[in-house]
Amino acid sequence: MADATGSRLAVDLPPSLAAERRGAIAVVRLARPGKRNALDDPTVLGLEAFFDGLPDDIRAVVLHGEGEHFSAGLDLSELSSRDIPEGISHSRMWHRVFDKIQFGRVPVVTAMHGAVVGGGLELAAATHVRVAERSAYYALPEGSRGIYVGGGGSVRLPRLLGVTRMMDMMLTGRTYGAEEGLALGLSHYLIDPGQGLAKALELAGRIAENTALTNFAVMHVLPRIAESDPASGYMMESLMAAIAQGDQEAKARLQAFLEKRAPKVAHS
Ligand code: 1HE
Repeated sequence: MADATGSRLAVDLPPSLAAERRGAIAVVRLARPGKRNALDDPTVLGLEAFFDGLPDDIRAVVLHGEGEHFSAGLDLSELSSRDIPEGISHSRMWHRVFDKIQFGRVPVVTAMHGAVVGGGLELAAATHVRVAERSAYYALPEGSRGIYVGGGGSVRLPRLLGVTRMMDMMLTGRTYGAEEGLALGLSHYLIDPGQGLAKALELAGRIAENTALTNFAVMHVLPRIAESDPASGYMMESLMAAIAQGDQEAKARLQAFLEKRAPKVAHS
């Protein structure tokens, strides 16, 4: 569950990141609003340190951004001095960090608003549930800057949008607004201005109440099944289903439902 007030998380972060814990939820904020939360190396490596250092009792993470925008993407001021081998290792560094987010220990809910562009969209796409305020808009300005996505966007974004929509965004500079982003799967929730963090915390609170094993299966097994051939996928599903239902916590929860001690599914 989320606590209303935060307390400190014992992890060393750069000034461009701020973190706190609210009960079982860790909240990390991109805190470089003067540069529109552009992602420089210290920030991306700081995200790695944050996820590496999550205390064992944290059960979900919320990611959000300070100021008018979620993130303006890659810090473009870093590019001018980088040669080709350095460019490859920089992109591989982003892959490593974003993989730790996607395939980490706990689910991550992102609250987005304003610009969610370039590497900022790649970062959000590595997280598991995305809430968009109505101000959110999405762009891949790499095309017009003469560069290319490098934070896993070519892999993750076509799975959300489709290859041809990503091509259109990169070739023509097309942007999508928050409502379109919801329809396309760039976000899962659309929410009024200023409400994104509260909604993300509410969702993270629900996630934190799931069993760790179910959250693990959803984060690590489901996407692998989705990438598999159907026969392997069905087999993996059967194995995971059997493992999950064999867990004592699952048995206790099923028993609670049968004894009418657990909430029913409610549609509001
Ligand atoms: C930056 C960056 C940045 C802002 N790197 N410094 N991303 C882009 O191509 C997006 C570039 N940014 C923008 O288009 C705009 O800044 C925004 C639409 C996001 C916001 O506009 P605005 O009017 O609120 O802010 P601003 O006046 O443009 O920027 C404020 C400051 O932030 C300014 O610095 P200042 O010292 O003059 O105050 C900007 O230079 C700075 N700033 N965005 C560095 N991105 C792993 S590969 C991923 C590849 C990509 O991500 S490509 C996409 C890059």
